[in-house]
Amino acid sequence: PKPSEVTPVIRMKSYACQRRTPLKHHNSFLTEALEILAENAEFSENEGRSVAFRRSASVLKALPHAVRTIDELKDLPCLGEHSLSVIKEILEDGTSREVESTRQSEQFQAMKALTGVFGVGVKTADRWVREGLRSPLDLVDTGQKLNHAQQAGVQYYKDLNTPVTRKEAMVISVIVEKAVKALLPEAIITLTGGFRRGKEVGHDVDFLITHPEEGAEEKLMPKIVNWLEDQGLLLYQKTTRNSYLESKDGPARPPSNMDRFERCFSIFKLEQSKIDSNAHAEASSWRAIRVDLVVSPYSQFAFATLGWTGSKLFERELRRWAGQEKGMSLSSHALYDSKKKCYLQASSEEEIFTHLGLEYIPPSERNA
Ligand code: DCP
Ligand code: MG
Repeated sequence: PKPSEVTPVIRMKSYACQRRTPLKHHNSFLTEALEILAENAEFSENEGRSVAFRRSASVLKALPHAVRTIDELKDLPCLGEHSLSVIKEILEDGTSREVESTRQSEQFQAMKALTGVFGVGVKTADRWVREGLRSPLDLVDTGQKLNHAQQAGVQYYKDLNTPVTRKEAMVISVIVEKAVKALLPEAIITLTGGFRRGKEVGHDVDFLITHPEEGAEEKLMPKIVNWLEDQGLLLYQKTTRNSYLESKDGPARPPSNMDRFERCFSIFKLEQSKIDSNAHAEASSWRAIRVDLVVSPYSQFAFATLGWTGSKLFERELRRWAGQEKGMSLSSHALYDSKKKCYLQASSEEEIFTHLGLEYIPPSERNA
């Protein structure tokens, strides 16, 4: 065949943290389908299955072109039999029966609606679904006992399920900067999460805060929270204290990958002045936005930045790479070398990639 007819051989590394994954890619029609199956597997707490679908989707996100035939995929890593059959069906018929029936199932839709309530996890949602509940309104109607987070979750359900725009994230950034600088002028505030990776919308706004003088960041969070509360900017907040030093979980790996920084889960009240088209006047309105604040000591800042930038799959793959390929243990606090029996220090994300023997991947290409 002429060179143009030969499918180019694409060599793809098997860990997502070895690859560059841009935000915009060529295979959304396939990845969105695979991610429905991944989400459904999460709803039934089948983590292995969920990760398998997420890894498949992630491989397709890293491809430089749209997939046209199933043959193009034969040398790619991470594509299991199930994912391949779903992809094949979509390439041939335009849709996958399994994906469509999942999407339309009452179970899936109810789990999606209920886990969409802030403060509700899969276990709670599943119990409610088995009791016949389907939506946040059902929770109110049947008088379910809700904790404070869930009450806020129901109250601000619509706002919290309206994507946060980059513009809104920037307005929140200015507020958080102002609060933190008023309390500790030399503090450093970084926007992390999806917005650091270049996303245009997100489900929340994530910040990491530190101070160049180790220890100066201690007790900062309650002060930030008080400042914000005094200004009437918080609709809800729950602060969990730093528990890293007390943890008995061994070197770098707290259970369930949850880190142990001082962290504040909050809901901001964001004022929006809107032009009221009827009155031709400015009407004041506001909306609720989820904001996560994390405070890290300076010595852990590089690890915290890397750990909070995501994506979730990218983070998961970094930890898997560290453990399986390097005999190291990575968390948002530290990197431990199990062979040398020592912690590896780092003051930048680049240094952590170097310790791990990985090429540096910038945040905008961590959209695995
Ligand atoms: N994170 C993680 N594992 C978790 C929770 C968080 O690795 N269990 C890290 C990776 C995430 C980052 O923290 O990218 C922020 O978490 P979010 O849930 O806010 O995820 P994103 O900001 O990436 O996406 P979204 O746009 O939904 O907020
Ligand atoms: Mg986020």
